[in-house]
Amino acid sequence: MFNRFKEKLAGFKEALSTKVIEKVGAKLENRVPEANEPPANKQLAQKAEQAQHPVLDSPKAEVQTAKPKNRFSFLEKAKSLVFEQEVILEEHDLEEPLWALEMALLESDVALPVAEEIVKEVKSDLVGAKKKIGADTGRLAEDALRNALVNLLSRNHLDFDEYIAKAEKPVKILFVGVNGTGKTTSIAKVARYLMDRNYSVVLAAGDTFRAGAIEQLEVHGNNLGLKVVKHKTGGDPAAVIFDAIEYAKAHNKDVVLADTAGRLHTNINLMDQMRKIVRVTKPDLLIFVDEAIAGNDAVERARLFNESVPIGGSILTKTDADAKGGSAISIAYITGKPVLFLGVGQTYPDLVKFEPHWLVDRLMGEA
Ligand SMILES: Nc1nc2c(ncn2[C@@H]2O[C@H](COP(=O)(O)OP(=O)(O)O)[C@@H](O)[C@H]2O)c(=O)[nH]1
Ligand SMILES: [Mg+2]
Repeated sequence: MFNRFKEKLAGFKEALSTKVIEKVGAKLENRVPEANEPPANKQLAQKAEQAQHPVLDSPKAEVQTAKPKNRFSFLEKAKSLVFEQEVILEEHDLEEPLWALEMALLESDVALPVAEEIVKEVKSDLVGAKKKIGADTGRLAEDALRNALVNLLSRNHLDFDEYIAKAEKPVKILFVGVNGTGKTTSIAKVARYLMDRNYSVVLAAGDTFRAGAIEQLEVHGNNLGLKVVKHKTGGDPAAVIFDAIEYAKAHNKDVVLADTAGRLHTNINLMDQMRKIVRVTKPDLLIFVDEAIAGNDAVERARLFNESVPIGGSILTKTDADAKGGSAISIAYITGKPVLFLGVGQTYPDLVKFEPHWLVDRLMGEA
């Protein structure tokens, strides 16, 4: 998952590693020797020798190389000595690595303002602080980026389970988004998710626009054993959803999941209709659904939907397809609302509750 994101990050890690190795190497070379220490450059060479031949750990071991022969061999030696060293990175050291990071983020579908924010955080984490270098210089880059991403994704985190548990019943949830992104499928998945947690669910066939949409939701209703409240195709979606809410109240159901027709953010009439649905049915939670593979298009749609109606959270579908991963980060940032779930396939259990660490682990290639 997200292999392309990992590939793109390699440039950032490499650029930072090279800088760190250069800096530590320079530090070792220029350090003022303490009493009883061989001169710093000799020490560097000696340590490098020892690293290569650890058995020859004799104080009499002859130090041959006073000065590294060339930059390459110097770097190679410094590389073996950076472990357990400390380094303070300055702003100019980070220009190249941060440029590589920004490019990697942009190429992974992270929107520009979000990429800039991440770069800013990574920079403030790295600049000026004394950093201890472990066995792997790439870790420094990873840790800084991991912290920045987790912070960004945790800002508006909402625990869906907690939210449902505390909300007044029936909880009314409306799903909106453009066509074909997975709204109806996600409704069925969320229904199953809630049923697994012992909530009773009613489905509202609010997509009265597209031929076959009501039947599609009914198939899911039948599979899951759920009541589907419907009107005829061409009917008023607000009225169907309103009826479903009345049904839920009369039958003590916990949650109403309401489908709506896909609409383009550019279609004024359909966006007006969506506002009307929201006005009439007063949902507790409006979920914007889009697909991770749509990249920056999905981010732009999220922004425009959110300007039109108050989005409470998002579901990003098709992350199992060749998604770059950046759109999840961007949508959370742009809407200022959490990503609630990720769709990871076409069957009911293919829904992962969004957890910042879960995504970041996968983006960084550690899971
Ligand atoms: N691979 C994959 N396909 C999905 C996912 N979610 C939905 N789909 C597929 O996307 C297509 C459109 O889904 P649908 O729910 O009808 O979209 P809607 O028009 O927004 O209601 C269907 O073929 C779904 O099976 C997902 O997470 N992964
Ligand atoms: Mg649909």
